[in-house]
Amino acid sequence: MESNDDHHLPLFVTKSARARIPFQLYALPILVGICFIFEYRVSYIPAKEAAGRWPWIGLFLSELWFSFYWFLTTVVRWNPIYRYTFKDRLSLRHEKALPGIDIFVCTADPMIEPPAMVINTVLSVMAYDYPPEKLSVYLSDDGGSDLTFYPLVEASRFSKIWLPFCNKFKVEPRSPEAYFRTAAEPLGDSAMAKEWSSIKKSYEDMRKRIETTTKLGRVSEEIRKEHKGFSEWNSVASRQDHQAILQILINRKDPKAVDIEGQRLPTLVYLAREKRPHYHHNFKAGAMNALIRVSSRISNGPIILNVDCDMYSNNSVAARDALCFFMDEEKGREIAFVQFPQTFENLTKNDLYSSSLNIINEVDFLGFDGNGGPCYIGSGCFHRRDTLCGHKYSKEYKADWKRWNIDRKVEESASVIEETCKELASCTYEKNTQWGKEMGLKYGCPVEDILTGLAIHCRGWKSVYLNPERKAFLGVAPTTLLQSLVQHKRWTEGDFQVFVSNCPFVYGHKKMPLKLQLSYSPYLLWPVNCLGTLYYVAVPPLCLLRGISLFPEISNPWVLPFLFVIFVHRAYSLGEFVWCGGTFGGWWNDQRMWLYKRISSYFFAFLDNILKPLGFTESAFVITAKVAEDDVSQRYEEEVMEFGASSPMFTIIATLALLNAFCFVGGMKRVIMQKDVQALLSDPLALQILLCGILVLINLPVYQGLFLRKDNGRMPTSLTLRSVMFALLACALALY
Ligand SMILES: *[C@@H]1O[C@H](CO)[C@@H](O)[C@H](O)[C@H]1NC(C)=O
Ligand SMILES: CC(=O)N[C@H]1CO[C@H](CO)[C@@H](O)[C@@H]1O
Repeated sequence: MESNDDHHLPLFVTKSARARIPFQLYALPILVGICFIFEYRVSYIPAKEAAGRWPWIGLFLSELWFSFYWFLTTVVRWNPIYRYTFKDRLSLRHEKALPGIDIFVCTADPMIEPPAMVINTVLSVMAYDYPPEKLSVYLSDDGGSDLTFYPLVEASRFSKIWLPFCNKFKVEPRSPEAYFRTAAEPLGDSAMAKEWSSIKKSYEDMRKRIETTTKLGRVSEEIRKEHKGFSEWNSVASRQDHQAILQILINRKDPKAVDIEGQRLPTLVYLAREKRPHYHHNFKAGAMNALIRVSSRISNGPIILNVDCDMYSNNSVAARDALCFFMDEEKGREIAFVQFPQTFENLTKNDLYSSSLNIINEVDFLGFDGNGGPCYIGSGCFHRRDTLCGHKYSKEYKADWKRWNIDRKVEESASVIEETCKELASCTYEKNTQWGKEMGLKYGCPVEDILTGLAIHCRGWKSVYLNPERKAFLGVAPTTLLQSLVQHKRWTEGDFQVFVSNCPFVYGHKKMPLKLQLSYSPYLLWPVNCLGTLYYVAVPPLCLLRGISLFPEISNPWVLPFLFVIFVHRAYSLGEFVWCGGTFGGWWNDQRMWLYKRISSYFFAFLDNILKPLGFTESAFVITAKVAEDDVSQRYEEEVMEFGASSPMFTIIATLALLNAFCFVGGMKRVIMQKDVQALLSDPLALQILLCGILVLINLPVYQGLFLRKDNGRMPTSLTLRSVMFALLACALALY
């Protein structure tokens, strides 16, 4: 039994990361090195009439930007913290009074997001280790498709055998697909072995039925007879034009809603909000807001978890982890949301496209947390319902969990609730209200999550980042280069838009601490990096061809700050990468992706942000899968870079790769013609040759894709010709 004293023990602790000391020790000399570089740039600027003056000034501006950006990232990382939770204390003190949790899963298109995957996510959260009568799972289907509704009906049935199985044998993870893929089959004829095979068979049969229906593209007449909900689709005109469809598939207040062992089941709700051609639907933010309103009538849980449909929960106690923060007696009341990292399971050994976000997850966000709380990143996040609905933080705020436990509509039947809730999911409901502005998720931005999190911080709340060893949510990472680049373009474009429209320094002025304002900036300013990077990979090589020196020669002492900053900075990054569980090859791939994202995704994101206000339409990047799925995924497994499409992003990448190759050849000619090593050391162009050499090494997969490979994933011939032409043209212009 716990004594009275135990009531004062916290439900979570916060610890400073020891790794901050080496980081701080490394940052100071880098700062000194940067100052020396500036000193050199200012004192040796070429004379007014010299050819190298403008390239020199440009390079100096790039370096100024990089240093400023480095300063921002250093602020973010200065004081990283770890959080640990005590779930046993939570159970001891609050097991009887745990608050209700409403879980929102959003999906938009049954063709892009396979329904079989979506229901695995749904089942993984329905099976949480949590009192089922306090869990409610809502699926928002913005595709408004019975191809998604049908699998959910199947899932509601399957949950009746899956949940007891999970509870009885404590299986993990609780997504059936992931479980049967990873768990070893129990041997012998234990109780578990018998159930195992029958449940596995039920699961596989269900998946087959779902996949057949998805492939067919419509729900057969027989299936439609199984649930009254299908009749709703009789009046659906199209995806963009239909009434609100709300179906409560499992109502936990219904005494008949029990599993095969007679245990209660969580509520399960399907919602396709009303869509009409003349009303803007505001994408995911609109869907989330409809869910917030509808759920407030049905279950009204004080805690809301939001997960993407491709991110199943890999840890059935994640909800308890999050509650340790909200329910902590002392510090809990100032915490608005608990963000888990986004992690992926489809990664190859060396993470070719650098999709793991490892450094962000394992380093940057710990520092973000130390500065006042991470931003909200749209998935794997537990919110207080109050804060999502616009409450301001005040010292008097006290979460009264008991208030929420009073059920007002105990005896209302599902069909009555369905009818009364439809109004809440209609197109017109939000007219003349604060929804999308002060209430719910904010509208008008492709990254509604970041913007909403920023607004919550501005209302005085804190947030928490929790990154347990065993990852709480696992998703699917992009498996081709173009997918990855386009995804980053979308993210960073939205981020920069937030910076322009809701700059944290202005919008957050006096509302949140300066270090938190600074912590937002590296993410919001991502796209601006394209300018300096493009300059750095294009101008020094061209100046090399022309014989214009932009760096000190190797025998000159001024070379030291350059070499120091570059080598220490990269060596630290390598050390950090490996420390976070990466490989050397993974680090090298990460460097390449760092470059490609900056010269393509960020560049187009930046461009679109500038051009859109001027009335130009957005550059469109539609991914069309032209090649057969199979060979694409085989190349992904083998870590062979996937080009295979004609995209302006690839044209930029290929042109710059070729440009550097040509300039490197020109540079090597110079090296060979030198009389001796001494002459080489005092060659004013040596550092530029080195820079070209490194870029050529980084770009090796591009040369292969341009000239050597024969498979479908190589660069298209037209793109090869175009980029060779551009690169030659640039060299010719530089020479003459
Ligand atoms: C997911 O959960 C399983 C246990 O069910 C664990 O072994 C695995 O390491 C977890 N995955 C990650 C990436 O943490
Ligand atoms: C979309 C995709 O590539 N999915 C793959 C993820 O990884 C699992 C196992 O590694 C594969 O079975 C999926 O096909």
